[in-house]
Amino acid sequence: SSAQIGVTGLAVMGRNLARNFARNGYTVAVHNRTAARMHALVEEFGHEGSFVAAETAKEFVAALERPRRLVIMVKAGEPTDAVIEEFAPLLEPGDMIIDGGNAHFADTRRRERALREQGIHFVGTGVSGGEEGALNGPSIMPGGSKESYESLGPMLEKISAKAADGAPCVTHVGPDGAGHFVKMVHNGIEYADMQLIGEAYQLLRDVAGYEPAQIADIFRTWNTGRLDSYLIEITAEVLSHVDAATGKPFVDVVVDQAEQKGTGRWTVQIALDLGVPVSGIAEAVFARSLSGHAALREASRRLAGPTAAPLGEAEAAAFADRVEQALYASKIVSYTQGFHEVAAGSDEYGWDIDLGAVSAIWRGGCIIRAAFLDRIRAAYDARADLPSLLSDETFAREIADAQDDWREVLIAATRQGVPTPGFAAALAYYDALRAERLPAALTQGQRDYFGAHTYRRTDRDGSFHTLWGDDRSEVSA
Ligand code: NBP
Repeated sequence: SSAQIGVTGLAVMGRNLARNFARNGYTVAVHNRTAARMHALVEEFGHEGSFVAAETAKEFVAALERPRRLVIMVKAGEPTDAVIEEFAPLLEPGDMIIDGGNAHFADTRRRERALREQGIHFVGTGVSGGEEGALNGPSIMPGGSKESYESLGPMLEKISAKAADGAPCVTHVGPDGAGHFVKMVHNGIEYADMQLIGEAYQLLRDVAGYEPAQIADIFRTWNTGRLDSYLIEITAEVLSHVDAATGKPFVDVVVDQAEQKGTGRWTVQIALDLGVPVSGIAEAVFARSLSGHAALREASRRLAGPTAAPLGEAEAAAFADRVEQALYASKIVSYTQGFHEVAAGSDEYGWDIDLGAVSAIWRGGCIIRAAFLDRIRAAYDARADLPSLLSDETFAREIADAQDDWREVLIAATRQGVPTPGFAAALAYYDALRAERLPAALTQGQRDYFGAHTYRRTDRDGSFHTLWGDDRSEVSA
């Protein structure tokens, strides 16, 4: 028993995570249901560090020093339960099972509870950064007990990404499902970011008349400013890529139907349950869904559109600057909504999540890494109970500066018939929060009229009902 950590499940993610631990000087026990994958790893990468090859579950467990630290990196869902069932009986109190897959946080809560009875620490852990991140440093979002983090934290800090200031991109997010919850919202924000970037691209193309290669240059320029981020950087790469077979822009030969694996959808489903308005993330999920309805789109191609002419060349550059403002303002709103959901989940489940720490560990390694996250962290560090990112003075001022352009972009999009559900949802959210009065008062009146659902008054405490079918006098409810 010489291995400080073990990894079972050696597909792309598990294999790279195991190599990352080994490259950082840890002895790593490796195991996979199909042993061939494990042997292939040791053969190909054994020289990178110290691996212990384990053919069976028993050998794997026996190879680990105590308390055992066992990372599961298998397909989320039933495979995760199957692996837990296989290993849990072989473990002892104090041992740790770290699930690095994309589990639903409710599954993580269930597993944590069951294993806690056995004295085993179950550490549901979000891992972001894809294959490359797993190997060279992911952003890591572990949940589970404080005690488990004392043992695991230093190892995770070693293999994690480092932010520009050198800080490791890992923190103990909170108990049981907190880590997987935060990973879920991370992915929801990722969906929203990608949708907003997609809308910016389409506006630059269809309204301003730029070609993909020119748009790539615009994104490259944006990436040197406040939008500096991994997603903007790779957008420029994808847009400048030319298809070898046809010589056309790559983006023009790819089928325009977006797929998804489910974490964005979960973010919206849970937000609905928690009553958190994540309208931008929801629009991003719906936009992917709409794109995939090929028959519906085909049947709708001849629907009438506007007749407005695109912009002339002279106006294009100014319009591109406006799109940058709209994109930035909408991005602030997406993150505002995402952090609201994290705060609501934290309240609901008693996780006590530090939002500043979450934004700090998203600064490196993960898909939504961005210079911008440093400023979100600063906002939460200045005031941990910030009701919303929009109530931070800096962000509020930036949106104030951007809003005229933001509105102009949406006017142009509407006039030209370019769908911009992300930009529009973000602006509607902003305007709704700003509003002195909302038509919710009318909604309450309607509900009271047809269903005697009662309403509250602006001038007195209590609940009231109007006798609509009678003399319309008001009674206390
Ligand atoms: P996959 O999600 O493709 O899973 C393949 C692994 O699961 C193989 O090791 C396979 O073993 C094992 N497995 C399966 Br399937 N059923 C099993 C069972 N019943 N018992 C034991 N093992 C079983 O691998 P991945 O793409 O490396 O992702 C691993 C996890 O990391 C997933 O939960 C994923 O959502 C998450 N994740 C992925 C990314 C990414 O960018 N790909 C990023 C972040 C998180 P076998 O070799 O014997 O078939």
